[in-house]
Amino acid sequence: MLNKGIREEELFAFLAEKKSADIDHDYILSSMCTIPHSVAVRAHCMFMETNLGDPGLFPGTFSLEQLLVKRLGTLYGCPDAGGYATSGGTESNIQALRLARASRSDVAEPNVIVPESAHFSFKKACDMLGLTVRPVALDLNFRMDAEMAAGLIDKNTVGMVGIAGTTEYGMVDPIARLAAIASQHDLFFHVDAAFGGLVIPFLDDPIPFDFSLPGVTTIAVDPHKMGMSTIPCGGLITRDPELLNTLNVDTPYLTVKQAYTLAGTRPGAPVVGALAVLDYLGVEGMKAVVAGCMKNTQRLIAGMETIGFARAVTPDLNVATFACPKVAVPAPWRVSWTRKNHLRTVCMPHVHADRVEAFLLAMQEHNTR
Ligand code: 0PR
Repeated sequence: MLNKGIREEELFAFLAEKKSADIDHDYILSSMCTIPHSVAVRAHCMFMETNLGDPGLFPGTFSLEQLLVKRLGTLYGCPDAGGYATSGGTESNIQALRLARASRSDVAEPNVIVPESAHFSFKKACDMLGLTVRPVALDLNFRMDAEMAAGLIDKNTVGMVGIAGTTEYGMVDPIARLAAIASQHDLFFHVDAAFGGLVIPFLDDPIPFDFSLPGVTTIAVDPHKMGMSTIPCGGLITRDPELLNTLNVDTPYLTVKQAYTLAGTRPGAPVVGALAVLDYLGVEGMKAVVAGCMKNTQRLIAGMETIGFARAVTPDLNVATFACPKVAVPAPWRVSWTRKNHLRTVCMPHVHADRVEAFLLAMQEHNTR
């Protein structure tokens, strides 16, 4: 601590200097987050002090969280779904596996079926919950092999995970087939749509992944990714509106007597921000955003292939990956690299068409000198 506080102007000059060291979004192709929509920022500022961890003090804010769950449940074919706003995909996935574990509390040595493409949050979840992972190999298009998944189910299996929009390649697993397998085995089936949950419904040709498939139990979706909310806002949506109550613990001195959330204190601001974006844009507005991202993805793939860097796969969503050496990417561009060493880019809403052209030009110049 400073013994004596410093002047506000001096303080903010210091903060601004530090902020200027952050990477300019114009050069960020590696992120699944984006610049928040202006209505999310406005709503966020309006609800800055709200705490959903004690909803009885903020009934108005809490009703907006419920409205967000309603909007998402309806989008996913289940208007009466339950759920709540999490801090992001990691918390949603941990909570989903807690629910899966609780659904089979009789099993002494529980395992879960998880594709090799799964986000590392599942490692954290399985570690915390004492679950053994049964990894499922991917097919040639980096989608989970559903028949192999079916073959891995045994009497100790408490749940299965499918990914609707993989982190590394933007692929959607065969969710319809997996849901049918889950139904057959009466198995808890969680769909991680942290990324794809606000892309797939707005595609020209939506891929089935949601509660319209009877076997889907829970869905993770992150407004702080393609939903353009402020950070942090994730969502865990449950087909059964009562399901989350199985995680309830007593909270004797709060305005509510029980809670199922993982976090205690929870910000209302980004949650209202998330709702604000969805209501402001509506389905039509979201379709326009997604169409732009998909168009930019296709242009990026075509442009990279013209330069000589082949796509790793044709993605289902707005993630473009390439066979390309690390030295081929010039500064200050920020891309990422998959576990299979493919160059990975995500055409988020802040990656406008002119930035795709600027990246392609930089790649062209850097690699023809
Ligand atoms: N599930 C999927 C399919 C994800 O892609 C991610 C995160 C998660 C779960 C976990 O979500 P949270 O990070 O919200 O808990 N995917 C990105 C990734 O790990 C997150 C990210 C975003 C990373 C922006 C970097 C970055 O700059 O790549």
